[in-house]
Amino acid sequence: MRRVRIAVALVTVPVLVAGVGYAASQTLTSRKLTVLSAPAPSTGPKATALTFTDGGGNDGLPQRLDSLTVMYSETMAAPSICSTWTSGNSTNYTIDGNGVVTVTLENDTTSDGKDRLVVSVAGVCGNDFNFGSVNLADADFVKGTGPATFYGSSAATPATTPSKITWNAGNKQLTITLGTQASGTVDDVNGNRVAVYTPDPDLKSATGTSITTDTASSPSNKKLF
Ligand SMILES: [Ca+2]
Ligand SMILES: [Ca+2]
Ligand SMILES: [Ca+2]
Repeated sequence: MRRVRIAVALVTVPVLVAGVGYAASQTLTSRKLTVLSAPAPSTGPKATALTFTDGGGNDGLPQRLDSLTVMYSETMAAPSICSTWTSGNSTNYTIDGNGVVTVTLENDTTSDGKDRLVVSVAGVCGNDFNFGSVNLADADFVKGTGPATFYGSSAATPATTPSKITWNAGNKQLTITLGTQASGTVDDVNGNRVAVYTPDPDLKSATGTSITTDTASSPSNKKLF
């Protein structure tokens, strides 16, 4: 194994507080970091982009018709996303049946206490949709105690909107569109946030290579939802 040493030099930063009549001096402690092995560059398909689109009309507030799209670096094996997508890896697929797709915004469940988006399905894909999760980089999209869920059915009274999954094989893009909010309390996070997508480890390229653990981040100059 290659051994890499990074030494951070001792830095003394004198701080003069003007107008107060005294000078303070601050010393940053010296640190020596030892990295046992440099990480090998990851190979295989990876997530390359995450973008949010406000389709509901209030940018920053999770709503019906808001969507997010993730993009991958390679043509993916469609059955690794959904086991019943068996019509070929160049085929586009859509799941938008009544009550089939649920988009859940979990409340404060990431390791850093932020809200997290996950996607689940019922009655298709062997009930296992291999998306992954998105750290929403803020704890205020979901308020209260429980999660917020988005799903619907055109057969309900009154009719609601099902959440939807679309896979564009040529563009290597998976889009999740929120249906009607069915439970929970959401709020308008009125600022730009960098969300981070972690792909499901079950995802594979069309050539059978498992996806890397690389994450994809949303643009820093945009609100989510
Ligand atoms: Ca919105
Ligand atoms: Ca899985
Ligand atoms: Ca929260």
